[in-house]
Amino acid sequence: MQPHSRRSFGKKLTAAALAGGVFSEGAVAEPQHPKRLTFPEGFLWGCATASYQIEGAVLEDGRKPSVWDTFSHTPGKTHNGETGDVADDSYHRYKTDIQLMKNLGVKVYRMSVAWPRVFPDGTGQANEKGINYYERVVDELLANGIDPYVTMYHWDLPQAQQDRVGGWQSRETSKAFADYSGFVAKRLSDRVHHFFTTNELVCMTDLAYRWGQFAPGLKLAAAEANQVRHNAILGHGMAVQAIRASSKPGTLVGLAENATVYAPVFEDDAGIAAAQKATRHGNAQFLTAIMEGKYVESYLAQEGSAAPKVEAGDMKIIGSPLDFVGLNVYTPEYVRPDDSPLGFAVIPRPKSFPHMPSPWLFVGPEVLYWAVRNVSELWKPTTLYITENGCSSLDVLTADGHVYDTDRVMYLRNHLTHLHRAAVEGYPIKGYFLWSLMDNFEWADGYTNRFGIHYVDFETQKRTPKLSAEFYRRTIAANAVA
Ligand code: GBH
Repeated sequence: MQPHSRRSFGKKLTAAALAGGVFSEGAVAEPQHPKRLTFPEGFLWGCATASYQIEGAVLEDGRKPSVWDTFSHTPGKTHNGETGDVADDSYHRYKTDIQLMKNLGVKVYRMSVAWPRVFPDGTGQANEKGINYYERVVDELLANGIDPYVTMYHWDLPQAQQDRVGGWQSRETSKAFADYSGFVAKRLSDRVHHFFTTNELVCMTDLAYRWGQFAPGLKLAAAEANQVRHNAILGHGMAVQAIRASSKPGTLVGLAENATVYAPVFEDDAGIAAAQKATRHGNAQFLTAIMEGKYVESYLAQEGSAAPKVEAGDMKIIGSPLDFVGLNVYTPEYVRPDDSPLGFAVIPRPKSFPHMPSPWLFVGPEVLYWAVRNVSELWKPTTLYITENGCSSLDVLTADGHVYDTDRVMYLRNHLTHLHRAAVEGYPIKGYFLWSLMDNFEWADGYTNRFGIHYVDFETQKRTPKLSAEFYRRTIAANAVA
């Protein structure tokens, strides 16, 4: 019998009483916890967003449609026909959004530039008003002590580019992407020191051109889809070179890639080796090709006559050295060693494996450790960032005006615990960008799956910090898992 626990059980905390302490404003003295999981000094804590998911203002200041405008306005393509027409209206409210970050204490912000604002027709004449918007955002970030990390392509391809040459079906788009990226780097690199080329190659290629779930919603055959993949990594490599050629010295460039992460089901030497083999083969069409400047044999053999057609010089461009690798990390595959030619087997996921409300978002927090370790050991990048990690939750704004997302706090705490392991083991992980700063347009899921640590009322555009925002604020203040 524990009288103590009985007493606290009997006294029911009201949400309001809880909120008083939990959401208190201003500086909170951080208690010293000798056993806390402390990150290396200077570890960079940040948040991430993407242009089409937050900006709205789709017709403003000379912007023309992207493939996502067209797709989301096509009946049946997104949940309830929802679109990014307004989204978080961040185009007009970016100053408010930057204050949200300042209150968290984040040092870095990963944002993307909308290609159709800067080159509304994909190529040709740049739109001054479009690039000016990003100059204003960057200046406001810097004035608030937040370092912008800029993604060139988070899926909003100008519709004109899709119409003219078939988008990523053509190498013309790889070239156009490099020109656009060079232009943005030229204009921003006096203030922005880190650029990412592409976000999530599998989403901008396979999901968009092979499986039809994402804009432009095509269902091409294997050979054509593999050519889309090739054009995308070629576009990445060309953009790396264009950014370097047109930016200030000291500008650093990489990509933000959701490589498939393989975790050994048992952590012994054979299991770890199997995870590395799986990482190399399972990402052959994207990250492996980029890190090695070649397509591994197992990929070419697997694709056979559908393998991509490669022109002289392509692989060298694709393998352009990077200053850092960004990893968007959500969910693991579990592997074990076996006697097959590839040397590993992916273990099928049991039906009961837990997931967040997004049905694909299986919870395996060690994914962060293995993402960092596998990539580090295979390719020895000098710097890694987690460019996205976070989760959806069925958030409810309570009558007292708060969101008690303890499931997201649980998710974050466990993932950061495994990231901490990678950091203290000496892998070159330098920063973490939480997805996402605030609820936003979740692509084909529309506004159903909320990923923010700030709740957004999409009617009023009011932002409310969730419990997870307070968790993150404390984590950042302590530089330790809170
Ligand atoms: C990231 O994608 C994106 O970069 C970001 O824009 C997005 O908001 C965030 O994650 C949260 O989703 O419908 O079963 O085929 C994460 C990787 C790949 C996850 C595509 C969803 C579709 C699953 N995404 N996937 S399914």
